[in-house]
Amino acid sequence: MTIDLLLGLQWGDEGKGKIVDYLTKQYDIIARFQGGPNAGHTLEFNGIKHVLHTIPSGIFHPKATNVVGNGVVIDPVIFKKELEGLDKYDVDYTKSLLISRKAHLILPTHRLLDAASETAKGKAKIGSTLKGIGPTYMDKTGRNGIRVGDLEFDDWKDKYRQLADKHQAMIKFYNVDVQYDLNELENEFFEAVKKIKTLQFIDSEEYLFQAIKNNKSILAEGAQGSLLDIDFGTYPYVTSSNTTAAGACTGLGLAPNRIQKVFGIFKAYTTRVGSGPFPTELFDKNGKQMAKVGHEFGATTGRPRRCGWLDLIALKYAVEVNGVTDLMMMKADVLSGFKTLKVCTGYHYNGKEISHLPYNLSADDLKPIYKSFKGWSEDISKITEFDKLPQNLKDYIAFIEDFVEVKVKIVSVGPDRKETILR
Ligand code: 2SA
Ligand code: MG
Repeated sequence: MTIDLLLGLQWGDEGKGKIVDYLTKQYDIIARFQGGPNAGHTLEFNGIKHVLHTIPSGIFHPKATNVVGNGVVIDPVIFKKELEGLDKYDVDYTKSLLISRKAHLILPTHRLLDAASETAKGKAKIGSTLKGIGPTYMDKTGRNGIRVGDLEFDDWKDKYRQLADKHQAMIKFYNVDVQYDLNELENEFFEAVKKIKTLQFIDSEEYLFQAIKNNKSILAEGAQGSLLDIDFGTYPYVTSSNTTAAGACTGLGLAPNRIQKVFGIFKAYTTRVGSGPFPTELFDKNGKQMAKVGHEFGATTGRPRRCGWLDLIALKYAVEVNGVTDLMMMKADVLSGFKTLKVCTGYHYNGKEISHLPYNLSADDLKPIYKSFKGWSEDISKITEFDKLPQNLKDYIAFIEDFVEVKVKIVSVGPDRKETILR
């Protein structure tokens, strides 16, 4: 029996999709435990590039079973499109994709509420993906939500009507200009629900208990990143779920003592999409180079990502919160060609030097303290052995390992499955 966990250590887009896809052959089950279609997990193989939003990243592996756990929120409309996107591949999702009855549904009015709330916030907006994530989790914790399992009962449309009517009143309350044709949105929603109902709904925690008994191996796949966690992230500029290791327990029904390895994925630099503090953000040519070479655009919304140096204080925090056992460094190739690289090893704050993430990461007087490294100029994307990497990159990695006290097991040197160095 193996139960491992894979999650992002920064603000999302670390490259989780690529690593899950790379590791899938070692696991029988890949399970998503939180988030929803705000995620964009990009996979590249055999010259194909595919972005997944709600569906676990094991879907292209013929032997893997993919579970959408109770902690996930599902938008039937987006889910249907995602399924249709798979039709051109040889993927039988009616067999290999299972959905938790306890997963909550994103209604069209949740999306509208997300937009109304963001518009009302003006400059203070979260920069959400506008997929209705926040309002759906609010209804979940407020005990008003509609779950996948409700679709198996005849009265679910009554519950739907009640909730959608309430949402419309709330949208009015925001008093902002949000244009919509609810009839049209609802027709699309009910059509999509029909498609979702052709999939297998399961009691996913029960399914996983049995799988564990039968010695199956499970990889729990996180979405977004640790600094977007509702509790431990840069609140309020976060998403509405627990993106950290604890989220895998609540989002799948996995007991903490069952979890073995915790794979922490991080980029060799840092990116963030949406609003909120980002102490090492760069506004100079270095930041532009990262954005350009790294193709830093949101996989779901296409928004440009903000870029900056690697923040080791933030990384260490994420390593602690998650209990990371193995680090995986992504996009090392993007740093090729920089003369000098920097990593943040502390902050100047309140007239002092500190070495932890302060409560107010947005404080004006918070300034990163950097350590500089010599860069490397060679193209590393064809390198397949760790020892053959440029010495300056190996020094950079060794410093990170020392600082956060966890070893880097994988170095990714390009987007393709093959461009992955296992140590
Ligand atoms: P939301 O929509 O309520 O979860 O947004 C709240 C904050 O969480 C951020 N967030 C993300 N950050 C990075 N990547 C995400 N997924 C997509 C991707 C994003 C995209 O993989 O590229 O395409 O723009 C993701 N999802 C949520 C979001 O920016 C807000 O700061
Ligand atoms: Mg992404």
